[in-house]
Amino acid sequence: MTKVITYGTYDLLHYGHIRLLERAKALGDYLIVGVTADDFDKSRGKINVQQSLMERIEAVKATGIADEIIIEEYEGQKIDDIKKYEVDIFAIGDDWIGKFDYLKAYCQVIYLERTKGVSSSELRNKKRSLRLGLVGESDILKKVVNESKYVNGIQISGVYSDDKDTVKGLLNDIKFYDKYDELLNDSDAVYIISGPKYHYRDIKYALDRKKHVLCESPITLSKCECEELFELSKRNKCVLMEAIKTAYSMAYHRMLLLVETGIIGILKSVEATCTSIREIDKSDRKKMDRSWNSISAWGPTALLPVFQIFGIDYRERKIVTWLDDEEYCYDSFTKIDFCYPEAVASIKVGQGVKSEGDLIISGTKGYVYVPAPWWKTEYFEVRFERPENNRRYFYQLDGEGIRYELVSFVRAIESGCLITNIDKEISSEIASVMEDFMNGNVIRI
Ligand code: C2G
Repeated sequence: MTKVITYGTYDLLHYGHIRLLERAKALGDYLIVGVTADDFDKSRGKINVQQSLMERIEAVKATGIADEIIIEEYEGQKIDDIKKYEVDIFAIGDDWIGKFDYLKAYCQVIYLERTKGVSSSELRNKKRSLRLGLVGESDILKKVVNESKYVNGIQISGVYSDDKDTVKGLLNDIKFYDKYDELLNDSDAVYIISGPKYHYRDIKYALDRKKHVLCESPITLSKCECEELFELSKRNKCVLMEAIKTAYSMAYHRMLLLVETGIIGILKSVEATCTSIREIDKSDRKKMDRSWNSISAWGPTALLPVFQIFGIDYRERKIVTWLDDEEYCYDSFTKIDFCYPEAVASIKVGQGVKSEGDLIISGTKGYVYVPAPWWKTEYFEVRFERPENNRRYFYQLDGEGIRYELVSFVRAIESGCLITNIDKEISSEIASVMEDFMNGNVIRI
């Protein structure tokens, strides 16, 4: 009996897949089909897969062509499978030509001609088409434009900013709109990164016109404004999502799940530090008006693990800050301490002070250490009293998490499901910290 094996994601199973499976089967008597697991696809950069593993397996099963279906979970598994199932022929589409020649040491390798004119990416693009407008003038816009290329179905419609000169220099190949209204007319959704002070205005304007919004955190500088905008988004059936890319990083997400299992015992402390030295020209008052002070630039990211781990019902909060431009509330360094009924937390943020940007979560049995820069981490350790019990975890992160954030945003819009990786209550609490800071409820150093 000649055994043939082939592998694929088989997302939105189409004619090209079926033809490949038929030809692979015709090469022998028994066909094994390896369907890729979600995590394996993510690790090889396939982030747009729309169907779950079970749906994809069911679709392959329904063709009736496969004699056996297995799941492909790790790099190098093909060698294991070929040996284990005593495979004679490995077959795959010729888009992979040369890539699997290393398997010739184990079996025959055959590249079959790929069917032209059909692909999962195209089908996904057809299914979804989202015109995304950009608002603001930060250099992060450039990253968003680049990262959007990895997300099927997103087209950048253009950019609007109060600071035309800065943004034109930054994004010279993107259409600039002189009026926000006109950009909104040509967009289904907007990504906002205007000065934090203008978020409320810019979000409200977009939501009023029934456009979905992804806004760089903080959503607003006041709790009630934040809640009002979430209400408005609900009324207008729009997605309002806070952009903190860390929340969409696999390592961070898995780390949160792991601490919830009790692996380090009862959680007692979270310490998060985020700093980056930035030259700010304080004499340019117009720029200062739109500037991101340290608490708004870094605060939401540093607050995220505190609120996601301990919640928002703390007893006390103390903000200590080095404020070096009073008019625009510009802090070069800020430290916030939280006292919970049974735990403590503290964050340090700064654009004028440098420190080790790590994250430490302490429990009664051990602690989690996420090395700097923890907010775009791929790696963390769980450490115990006895070092031989320590465990290390690695999860690949591409594009600092922005592409995953965009995929989540598009999925939320498509599914009409307003659940994102950051709860509304946490967004409001972040806004409340910002509000206290702006109102001067701080200790100054
Ligand atoms: N295919 C094809 N014609 C198309 C599209 C796909 O012949 N128009 C083939 C591919 O070449 C592949 C199979 O169908 O052999 C499955 O394609 P995908 O679902 O896109 O999976 P892929 O990313 O190619 O996964 O490690 C290798 C992978 O598991 C193969």
